[in-house]
Amino acid sequence: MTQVLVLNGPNLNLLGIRQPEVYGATTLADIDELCRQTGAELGAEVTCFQTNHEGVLIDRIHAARTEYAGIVLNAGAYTHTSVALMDAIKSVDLPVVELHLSNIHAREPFRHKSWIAPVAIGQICGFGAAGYALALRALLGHIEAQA
Ligand code: CA2
Repeated sequence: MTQVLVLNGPNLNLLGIRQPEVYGATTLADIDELCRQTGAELGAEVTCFQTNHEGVLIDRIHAARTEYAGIVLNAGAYTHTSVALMDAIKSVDLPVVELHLSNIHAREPFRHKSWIAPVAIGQICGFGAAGYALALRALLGHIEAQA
């Protein structure tokens, strides 16, 4: 079975708990379940992981090289700041789909810049939690097409 990783970055553990008016009522546990279900429908096993720490995200990306066929990554605010994350993605040579709940291009100018986009196979943003299912479909379609 194809193994894929869904990686969530800083503050996303607060989804559905804090500021629901901005980020919605869906919790990260709900999203993890949606990801596992979507994976099962598509014949893939999905592992979900969240951390608030940039270095831990980098460690998980490095470790993914030998464990997973691809990654769906919501790097949170590190998207807009982290050259280190971009380098980590480049170093593992795995397909990565960049994912955001909100439409980062319709928000503050500092969110328009993504260090992930140049090293991702594509970006999905603005569709809320449903975007994770879209990202998994896109990732698994890409992996199948490359096989
Ligand atoms: O839209 C997204 O998915 C973001 O990655 C979310 C990040 C933001 O910095 C990016 O620009 C876009 C922020 C996640 C914060 O999540 C919270 C959830 C509940 C309460 C507070 C923050």
